[in-house]
Amino acid sequence: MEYNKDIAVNQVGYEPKHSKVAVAKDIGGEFRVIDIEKDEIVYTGRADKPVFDTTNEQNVYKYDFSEFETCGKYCIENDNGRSYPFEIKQNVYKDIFPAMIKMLYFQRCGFELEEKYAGVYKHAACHLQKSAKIAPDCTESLPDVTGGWHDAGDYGRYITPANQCIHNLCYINELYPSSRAMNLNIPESGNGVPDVLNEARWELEWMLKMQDMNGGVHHKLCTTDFPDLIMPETDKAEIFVSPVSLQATAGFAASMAAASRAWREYDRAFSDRMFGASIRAYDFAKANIDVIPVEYKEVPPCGGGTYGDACCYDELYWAAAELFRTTGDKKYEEDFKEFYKENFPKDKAGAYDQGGYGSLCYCLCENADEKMKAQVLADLVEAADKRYEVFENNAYEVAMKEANESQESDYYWGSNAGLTNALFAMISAAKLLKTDHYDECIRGCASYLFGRNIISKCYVTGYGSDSMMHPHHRAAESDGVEAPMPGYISGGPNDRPGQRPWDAEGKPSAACYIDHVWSFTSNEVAIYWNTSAAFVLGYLYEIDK
Ligand code: 9MR
Ligand code: 9MR
Ligand code: ZN
Repeated sequence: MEYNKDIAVNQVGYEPKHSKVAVAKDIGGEFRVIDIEKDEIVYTGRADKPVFDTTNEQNVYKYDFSEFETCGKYCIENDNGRSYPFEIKQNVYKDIFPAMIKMLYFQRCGFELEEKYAGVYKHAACHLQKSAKIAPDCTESLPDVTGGWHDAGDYGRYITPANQCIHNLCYINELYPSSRAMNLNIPESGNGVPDVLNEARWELEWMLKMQDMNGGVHHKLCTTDFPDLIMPETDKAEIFVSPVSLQATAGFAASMAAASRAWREYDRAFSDRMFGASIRAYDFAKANIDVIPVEYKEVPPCGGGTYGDACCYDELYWAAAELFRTTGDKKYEEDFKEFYKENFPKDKAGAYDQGGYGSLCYCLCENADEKMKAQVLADLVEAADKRYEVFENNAYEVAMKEANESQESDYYWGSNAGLTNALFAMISAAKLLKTDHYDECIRGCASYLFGRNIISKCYVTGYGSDSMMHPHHRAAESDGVEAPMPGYISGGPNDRPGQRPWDAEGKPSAACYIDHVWSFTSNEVAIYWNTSAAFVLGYLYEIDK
């Protein structure tokens, strides 16, 4: 069957009672919804007015079949052919949301992935080197650095993206109660703790090992060079520890405090351990803000990705909020107010900009100063509304901006995560204001990720008809299994000169993507991109359950 890729659909599916739109590049006029099991036309619609898609500078037609609400398996047909199939069903992300969290299990380091949990993706325990020398002198070592998750397609383990992951998982657990019943089929499943927290613990135990006695937290663990495309257990190069960084330490203080609260009802001793670690990290970061250079720079022989960040006030702001929420102690609220005065975005989410996490947390504090809370909430809502406007003006109904004289495009390295991170303010606003005002935008962005985009690509492995098959992921490439592990989201289109894929010359931003193992600038996968997307899908999972 030849599909007409010019009719872009959400290949995972649509909710029966919500907006259903396909975007067609070629022609307007009549379109038909076909029941593919019966091969019957079940709905006929028309799209006579083209919409100008400013990102890709083309006319498109929106095929709106929202009023068709019957569950089943369909495709869209126009005179040029049929789109990829999709379903209309209740709780359309019921399988993909847990799969995107299970991805973290596949990233586990220092742990054998057994067949009963990993299926064909089983492999031996990797990176068992116990202690690691601290760069640059290499005269001192950390005694035990095993565990955690591989960051991405590489085998580095980095604290700053880990802090984001822990945030995402703790707040998934808190804000989406139905996630607590999910069984991810991981070794800990069924132990009475939600699997989202069970999986988080694999990382948390490792993060705790990255902290010095004085409270400082080492930035990362890496070999000197990126390994070849080999299985993790084959990678035997020496691993080094980077020095302590401010951004890792301050973000650690925040994520540990959040995890300590999440774990409190399940394991008091573990929760206390994380609380202590959080306080020590916080005190260290505050005391050293003028001592340690803010931005982490590469320190050989520790190689890998840098994850440098020019501002650490957002991490401190987030940490102060988490500690205020955890302890109720007003001294953290005073700090929070002081950090608020610094110049950084109060709405952003990600591995670098973490102010949004502090803002949401503060708004959830029961004993917070009402005036301050109103101001912080207003910051989140303002960002949410601005993003919502982008969605309303985008022909593919995705909240991503194109480049113009005053801005660069949103199609940069990791653009899919840029999108899901941008939805953080919206989800926060929706939760805090208890409104469904933003829901259609959140659904629209999910549809973009699952195929309603200019290249009809589903960016998540294992779902949809035309999903990523060749992520830049060392294990996926070298495990001898054709299909990559399921539930991984691609970095996504990247239009930046010098980074965009080699075949991107002359292509519109949203098409600067290639599903090729060597296109690490457009097709790598990463733990914090996955958890960011899971935070978004969890929102839909919760409201559609
Ligand atoms: O393979 C590496 C990938 O996992 C990283 O995310 C990426 C960015 O740091 O770098 C890739 O490694 C390439 C390096 O940046 C440039 N030389 C070729 C490397 C491929 O192994
Ligand atoms: O997402 C990061 C991107 O913004 C940087 O330009 C790039 C090169 O330093 O690194 C990306 O992050 C990678 C990290 O360095 C190593 N692990 C995989 C990350 C995703 O590609
Ligand atoms: Zn490993």
